[in-house]
Amino acid sequence: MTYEERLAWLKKKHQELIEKKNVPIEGNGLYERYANPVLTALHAPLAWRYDLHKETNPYLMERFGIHAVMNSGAIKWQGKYLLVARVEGADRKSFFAVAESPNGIDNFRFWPHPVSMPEYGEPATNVYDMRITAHEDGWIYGIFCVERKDPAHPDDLSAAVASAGVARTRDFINWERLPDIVSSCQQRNVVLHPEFVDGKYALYTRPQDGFITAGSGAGIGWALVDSMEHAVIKDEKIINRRYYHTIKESKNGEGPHPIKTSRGWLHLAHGVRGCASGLRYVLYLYMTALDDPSRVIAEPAGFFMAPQGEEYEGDVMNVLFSNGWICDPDGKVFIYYASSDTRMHVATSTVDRLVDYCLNTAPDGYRTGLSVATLNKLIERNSVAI
Ligand code: M1P
Repeated sequence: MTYEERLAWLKKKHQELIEKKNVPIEGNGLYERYANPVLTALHAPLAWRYDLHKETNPYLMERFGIHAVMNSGAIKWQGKYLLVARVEGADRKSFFAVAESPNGIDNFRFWPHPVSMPEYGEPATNVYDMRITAHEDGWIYGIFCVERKDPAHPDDLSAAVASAGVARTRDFINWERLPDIVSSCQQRNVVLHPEFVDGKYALYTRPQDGFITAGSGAGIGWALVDSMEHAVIKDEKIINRRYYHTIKESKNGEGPHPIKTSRGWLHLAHGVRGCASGLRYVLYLYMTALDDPSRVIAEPAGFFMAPQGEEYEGDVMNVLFSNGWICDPDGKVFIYYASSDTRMHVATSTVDRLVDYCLNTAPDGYRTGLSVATLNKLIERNSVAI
């Protein structure tokens, strides 16, 4: 192939990928999965990956490797479905980039430039997993993990410290960086609640002893802070606990901010357990009270979504992770989730279905005998119905 032929072929393939129509493939009553991922490394613009000048790149080879597109914040903005994706380069560094779609299920196209996120303090080695909140104060906030080398362990090359970085924007191009959230422990999974609570900003947190392990961190926390311009977590209470022999035995974390429904706040979270093949990440739902978003009122047993098929495979196997969903005014919900730290997918549902699932599915009894009792109750009811 000549340079020109290869360039034409690359452009054609890229266009075809972006414009590929997506269709629902699975309906379990609760949600529909879709046939194609909505964003992958190959969705990255050619101008990001190639030097498109024949004189400096005669073989038309990639000059900047994009390895994965995953854990994306989501928001409906000016009528478009936006994902603020975690894009990971071949060099293992992540950055944020906005992609937009007219319908939320296909035709996602990256904006021409990635986000140039201003630094705060010691420049970050890595940033990832932005949660987006259009807050009632009028700003759109992004809270994300900021990873830096742990200065206390200079000889341990994987020793890192995670903090929650904060930035706000009105257009997703210009970001005002605010100070990282001050906390007595590591925090890399912090989410801003969209409304003031008792006149304060409310944060879902995830206290953890170390960079990877939750340690004594007992689950998803809740903290009220006076300001997002200098957010300091003082009092933190655990609202959604980890439990032995559940899908969230090792770790859990709030996904995107909860959706307000007439029956309560609807939450999407991830749960992690250890097994012989490593850590397994699944998604689960729970609800909290409208008058107190920190009070759990329902939590079905087990996972809501777990990896399936190709979702099992990727850079970090056996992982579903979500930090973005969009609720349309008609109650349709677009759940954006990443599989195996590699690609982004969408599943669709409705507020009514997700709330029905939360309020009418049995909670975990924490032992096998109670699971069998729950199952027998259902079988007995069904024997009358049939
Ligand atoms: O590799 C799986 C996930 O691991 C981390 O999530 P958590 O802090 O909950 O363990 C994050 O690095 C996340 O980005 C990643 O998808």
